Amino acid sequence: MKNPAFEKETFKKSVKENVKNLYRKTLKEATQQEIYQAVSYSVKDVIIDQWLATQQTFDKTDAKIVYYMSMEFLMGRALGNNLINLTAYNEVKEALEEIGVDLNAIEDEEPDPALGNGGLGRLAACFMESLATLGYPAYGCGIRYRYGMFKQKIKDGYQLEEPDNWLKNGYPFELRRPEHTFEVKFGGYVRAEASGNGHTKFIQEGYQSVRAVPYDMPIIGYNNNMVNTLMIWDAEPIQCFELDSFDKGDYRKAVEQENLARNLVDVLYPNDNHIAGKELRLKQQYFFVSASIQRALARFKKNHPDIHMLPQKVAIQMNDTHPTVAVAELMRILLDEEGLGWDEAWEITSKTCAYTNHTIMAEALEKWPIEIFSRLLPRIYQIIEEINRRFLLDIEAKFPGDYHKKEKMAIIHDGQVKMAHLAIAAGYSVNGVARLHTEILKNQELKDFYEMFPEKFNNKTNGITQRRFLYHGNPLLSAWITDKIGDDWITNLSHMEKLALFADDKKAQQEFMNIKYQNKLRLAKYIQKHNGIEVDPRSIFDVQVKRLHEYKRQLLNILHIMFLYNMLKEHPDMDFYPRTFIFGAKAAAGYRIAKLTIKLINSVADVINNDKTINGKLKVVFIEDYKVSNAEWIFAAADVSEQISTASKEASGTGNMKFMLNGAVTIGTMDGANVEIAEEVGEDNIFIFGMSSDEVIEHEKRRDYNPMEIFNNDQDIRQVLMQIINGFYSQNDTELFRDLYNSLLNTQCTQFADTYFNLKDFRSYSDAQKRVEEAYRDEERWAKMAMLNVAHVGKFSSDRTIQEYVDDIWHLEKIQVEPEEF
Ligand code: GPU
Repeated sequence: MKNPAFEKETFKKSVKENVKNLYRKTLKEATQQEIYQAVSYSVKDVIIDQWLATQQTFDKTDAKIVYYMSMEFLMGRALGNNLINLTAYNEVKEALEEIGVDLNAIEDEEPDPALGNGGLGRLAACFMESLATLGYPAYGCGIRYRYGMFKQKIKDGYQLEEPDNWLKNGYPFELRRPEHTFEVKFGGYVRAEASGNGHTKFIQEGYQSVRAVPYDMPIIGYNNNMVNTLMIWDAEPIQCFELDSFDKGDYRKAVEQENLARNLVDVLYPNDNHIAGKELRLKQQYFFVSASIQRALARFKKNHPDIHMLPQKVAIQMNDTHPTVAVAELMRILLDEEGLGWDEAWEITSKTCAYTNHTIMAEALEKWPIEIFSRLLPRIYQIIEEINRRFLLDIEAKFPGDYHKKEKMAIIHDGQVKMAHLAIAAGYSVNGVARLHTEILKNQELKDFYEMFPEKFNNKTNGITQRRFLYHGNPLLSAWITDKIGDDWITNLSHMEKLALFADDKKAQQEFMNIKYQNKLRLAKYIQKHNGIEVDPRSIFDVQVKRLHEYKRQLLNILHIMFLYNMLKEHPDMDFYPRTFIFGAKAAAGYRIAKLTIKLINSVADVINNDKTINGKLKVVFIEDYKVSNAEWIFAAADVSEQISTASKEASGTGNMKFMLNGAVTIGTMDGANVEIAEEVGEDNIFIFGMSSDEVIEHEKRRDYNPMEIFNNDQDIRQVLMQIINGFYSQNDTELFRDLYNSLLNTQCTQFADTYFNLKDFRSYSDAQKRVEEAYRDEERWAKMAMLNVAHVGKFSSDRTIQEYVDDIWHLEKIQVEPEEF
């Protein structure tokens, strides 16, 4: 049934009215931005009714709700996807055309809400969308950063960071909900007070506090009237007169509180897979966790008198360790505000909270100095001390006399609070994000914990939403697929299997490759416009887009490009299929080596792209400001998907799945979800190279890897490395890239040389790239491979992932929302 609000005449009228009311302008006078706002408000009108209906259905059915706690939600633009999920995209596009408005141009006016860094935040966004589409009651809980992920500018080949003021024009899809304001307290001290019944009451005094005010954003399910909520919290100052009675009249403190509120949610920390350990970050964590739990409990208590029922009605999922203070905050409320005893409170908490691990990399494991922790969160710290004390007794009971175990597993040790240990001890579920990653957790990183709690460990291989990354991002391919196999794939991606029937069909192959070509043209125009580089859409588009990190090995990619260039120069007549290497990546603002890698990529691009002697056979492009909105175009245009992390380091990867969904073929290591992609597509339809994770881990244990041996014995590698430090790519500045060279070879560096085995995997990578070229030359073979990648992508829908979370961890029931007008 179509929503009458999207009937063309009605919708056009609504847009015109909005332009008038918001800006006192006619449509002709309005700017594109103003029209975008007006269109969005028209869409929001429709959403509001479904949103209300969904909330009423929650209450009526008394369904269990999952609260997905995450420091990051990398949502990307909402307008287009909202229209798609409301099944009104085409109608609205046509209606707008009739009044001279181009929907695509309007969509382009929306800032990307970039409240996340990379994979972890984008996963949270896909999960929210799948939860709504599958009909499961859910809240996302996060922070309304005033500045999201920085905008990246490239100047002289260097990355510059510019603030992302995404709220500058107002964001039409958010709703301020001041009636759900809560207080969050920091600092001060804890006073113990004997209460009548023999319990001790603990009271926090002398604290500073802020008001947490939520903004709700609608999360629209596909074609099912369901609208879930993302609550993101803003911080506002508590009025002076609301100062804790203890501090009444303390002016300095009032000012401090105001500053606290002002700074708290200012900016997203731009680190991916790395912790900076800053006090403000811990404040942010406790701030949104405390506010979210207070709101969740308020909702629960509205219709449940018995707090012991909490685990039947609420699940709290912690997206990595960032929200792990949740377990202590829930304990605090149950103990200090609900008046429960420790064992009861623990029973409830440990049946409500669950934890997802997204990395094994040491520098990403959160550990907070007890000095900061106890000063900022005195009561929470006290509770964690008690959790730790009891946990150590449990370890002693399970492994009597094993002193070493206690040291390794303690939650508080060596002056630090280890958040992963807390999450595992207090949660009822610990999951990894791809099969290989979960096995590494169980057998290596978290072995001791797995031995103690085998029943808690489980795997949930990541997934992505096809509604954004195919339906919205690649309209040509979507329409073609629907034409071939029907549109069931939109909500059931395993239906893609039917495409396999067409894999050998010449006509289908041609149509498929023609669509790829159109998408390459679209990206080529984008690159021409934004980078001023001309690329040949008939060349192989070989793409690596993701955060810049040493373990993801953009360096291996660019070293190999340097090697190809050397070969081309030496043998100008060699058989070489034209290739365009495309990069997109943000580096954390303080990550020196990562930023230098960006500079190297751009310097190599400069030299190669301007060398007339190679006839444009090789091009290198660094796309500025890689983000969700341009990602959709990039995936659609890719032939080759670079997934080349050092095996064991990439927990899952999700970009790999988005490429596959759009018919790009993977060149990759047996790492993360690549392993499962290889399993699904079969070895003929993927290019695997490099060491296995077992081999990597073995070398790390034995510390027997010496890249200098490779350097000395492989003349091609030696030549490439010399070019880093002989000024070849740096206008004779021999020192510019010295640190990159050192990171690969110099054992005097703080780390071991070539920590991520770039040189070790180089030959096998370049061999795999030869196989890619060979396969691409055979047009039919390539078309078949690419199509089979799409055909076998079914497993990697976030709908499948979410269903597994529901079945194994959350135990939610689907609800059905009936359309209603209010
Ligand atoms: N991931 Br921890 C991030 O994007 N940021 C982080 O801080 C941490 C993990 C990623 C993993 O690197 C990636 O392999 C995974 O696919 C993604 O989380 C989602 O699970």
